[in-house]
Amino acid sequence: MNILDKQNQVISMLKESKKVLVAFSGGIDSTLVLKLAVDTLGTQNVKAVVANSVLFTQVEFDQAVGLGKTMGVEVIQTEIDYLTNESIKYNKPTSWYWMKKLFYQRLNEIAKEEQVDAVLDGMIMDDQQDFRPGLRARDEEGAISLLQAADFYKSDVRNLATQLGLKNWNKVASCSVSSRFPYNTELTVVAIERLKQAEAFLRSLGFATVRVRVQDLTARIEVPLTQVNELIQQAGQINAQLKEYGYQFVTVDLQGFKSGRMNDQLSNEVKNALVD
Ligand code: NMN
Repeated sequence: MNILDKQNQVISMLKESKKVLVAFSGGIDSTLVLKLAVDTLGTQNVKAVVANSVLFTQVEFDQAVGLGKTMGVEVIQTEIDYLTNESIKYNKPTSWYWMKKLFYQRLNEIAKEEQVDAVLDGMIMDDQQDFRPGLRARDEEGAISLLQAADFYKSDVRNLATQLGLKNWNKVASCSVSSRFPYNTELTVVAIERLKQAEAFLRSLGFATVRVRVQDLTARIEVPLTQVNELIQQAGQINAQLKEYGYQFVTVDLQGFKSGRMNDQLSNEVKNALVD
């Protein structure tokens, strides 16, 4: 299927609904879903929901709200207190399932209040290739991933987004900051805030893709291998600043950034289990 066929497939699926809610993060995938929904159904029939929580950064939230508004739709802002869920608070391997469960449940509550026909999200084919327990929660809660249904891969999303003139989406893929902590350790607000400060500082130095993986008070910095030298050149400044935030040891991961690194400690059996 070429990109035009894929686009047409999404449009014909959209036409089955009159009014939709889009789970909107400000990233390229959900921005494309929002754009196609607006172009097909009109701004008055599309609402974007942006969720805020301690597990994501305020900057991302604000960017998503701003971008949603510039696309002409009503943006519904909602706060989710993920840490009240024990699996999430103790960073169990099932926490990804529970985060998405709470997220889609909240979307369904809003969908009911707003009397929409469908809840749409921005999942794409690439999301199926990773450890993504959240997909099961999506299916249970009945949210629809139009891009996945129409066989969109990241390259398709980028092509179509360019063709449609989408520019302002948040270019760096992000996810819950719980991915920085080892499984089966408690996520405290203090540790989360320290981590966010450290990553924000590193981003301010130009490391757009960065993870500070945390082990107690040791920070292990992951940047793409091509940027490791650049990072080390600024070792003194980075070491001092991260210690200021409260880390005792500041280290560089010589393997470079690898998404999903914390999953290396999980067996397939644990990955496939839904209860801890
Ligand atoms: O790029 P990092 O920080 O390593 O995080 C990516 C990892 O986070 C993924 O490999 C996955 O294990 C996890 N994740 C899970 C979901 C989900 O199941 N809904 C979503 C986003 C990230």
